[in-house]
Amino acid sequence: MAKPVKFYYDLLSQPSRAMMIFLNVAKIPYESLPVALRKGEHLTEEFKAINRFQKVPCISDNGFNLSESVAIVRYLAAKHKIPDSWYPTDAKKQARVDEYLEWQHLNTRISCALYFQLMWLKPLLTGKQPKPEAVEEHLGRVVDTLDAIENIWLEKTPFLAGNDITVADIWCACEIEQLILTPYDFRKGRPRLTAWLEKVRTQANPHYDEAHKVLRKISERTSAKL
Ligand SMILES: N[C@@H](CCC(=O)N[C@@H](CS)C(=O)NCC(=O)O)C(=O)O
Repeated sequence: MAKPVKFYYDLLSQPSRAMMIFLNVAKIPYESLPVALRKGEHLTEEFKAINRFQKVPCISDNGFNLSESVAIVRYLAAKHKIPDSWYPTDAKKQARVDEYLEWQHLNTRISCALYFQLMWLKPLLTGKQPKPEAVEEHLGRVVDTLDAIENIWLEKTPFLAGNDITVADIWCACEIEQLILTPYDFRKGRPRLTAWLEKVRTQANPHYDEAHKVLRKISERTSAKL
C-alpha cells in the first residue's frame, strides 16, 4: 500500500490552508507535519532539504519533494483517483480552473498577501503602524482584485470556474479569508462574493472551518482588544 504523502504546512499560510482542505475533500491520505513559520522552523537545514525555497506548503511523496501549491494540486490530482469535480480531467473544464489558478498569482495572491502583511504582520513584528500612502496603494489593489472576482469571475456562474466548486474556489477563498485580520470589510458592497464565500465554506466543510480555526481564533482575540 502507498505511504501517505508527507504534508508540511502552517495554518497561518493561505496556500497551506487551501492544500489541507484539498487533501481532505479529495480524500488523499497524508501525514500532517506542521511547520511554525513564526518560530522560524522553515529556516532550518532539515526543512531546506525538503523544500529548497523554505516555504510552506510543500510535500514529500515517498522521497519526491515538491513545493508550490498549484504544482502540488496538479501532481496529486494526476496521481490519485480524486472526485473529478475538484480538478476536472475534461480539457476545457480543467482549463477554466487553471485560468483562475494562473490569474491569482498577480491578483488575489499578491494583493491580499501584501495588504495583510502591511496591516497585520509588519505592525506585529515592528510595533510600527503603516504609512497612509502605503495603505492606500495596497488597499487599492485589493479592491481591484475583489471587484474583478465580484464582477468578472462570478458574473455568470456561482463558482469561479463554472457551476461547481473546484480547487480554484478553495485557493481564492483562503486568500480572501486572511483579510479578516485587517480592518477591510471585503464583503461590503459585494453580494456575489459574499454568497459565493458562504457556499465554498458549506461545501468544503467541516474541513474549511477546521483549516481556518487558528485564523478565526486570532481574529476574535484581535477584535476583543479593539
Ligand atoms: N506560491 C507559493 C507561495 C508559498 C508561500 O509564499 N508561503 C509562505 C506562507 S503563505 C511562506 O512559507 N513564507 C515563509 C517565508 O517566506 O519566509 C505556493 O502557492 O505554495
